[in-house]
Amino acid sequence: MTRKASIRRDTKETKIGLQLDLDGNGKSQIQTGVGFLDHMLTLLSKHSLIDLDVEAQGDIHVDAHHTVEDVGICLGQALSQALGNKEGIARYGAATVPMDETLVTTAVDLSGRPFIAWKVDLPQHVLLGTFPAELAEEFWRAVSTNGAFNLHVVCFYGSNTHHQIEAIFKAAARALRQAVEIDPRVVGVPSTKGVL
Ligand SMILES: [Mn+2]
Repeated sequence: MTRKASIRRDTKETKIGLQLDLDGNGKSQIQTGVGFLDHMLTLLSKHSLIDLDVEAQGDIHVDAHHTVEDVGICLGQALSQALGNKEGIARYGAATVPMDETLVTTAVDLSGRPFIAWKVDLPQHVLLGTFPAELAEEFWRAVSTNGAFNLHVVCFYGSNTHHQIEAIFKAAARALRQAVEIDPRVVGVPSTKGVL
């Protein structure tokens, strides 16, 4: 069974091609036109062990908003597609990741239900290259909504915005890695309902 997905999404705002392999080893090729997003997606792949290729051409002459949100939509759709009927998966994942002065926990339930809880104090109007800090929440909302999973993100403390967002992506990567993992002891779908 291969757990791969390929998404093509073209709108008047963005044109995106995204491929992933849940059973990869963290190889990626990322080109979104938004440098900080490339940095985040590269480490998301590395720490989730999900192979990820993303090529996006967005209206970055406007700003990074559409590109970041739409890559999130495609990533969510791809996760959902690659997971299929979710037989044999661990389903839950959680990780706490430090990055210097910052500490972040994320928890994931691949439940089929979109939900995001975002307990993160990020400063408004801070730019990381061309990436406004507040887009981190938009990105993960798009991923969890389109991937139909619960995602809780808590940043306990941190003063460097780059570190805060990077720790969020790394913690989410580690949590996703656990949740998508095939557990050989799981028979069928890990739900008493029988469906996820
Ligand atoms: Mn960094």
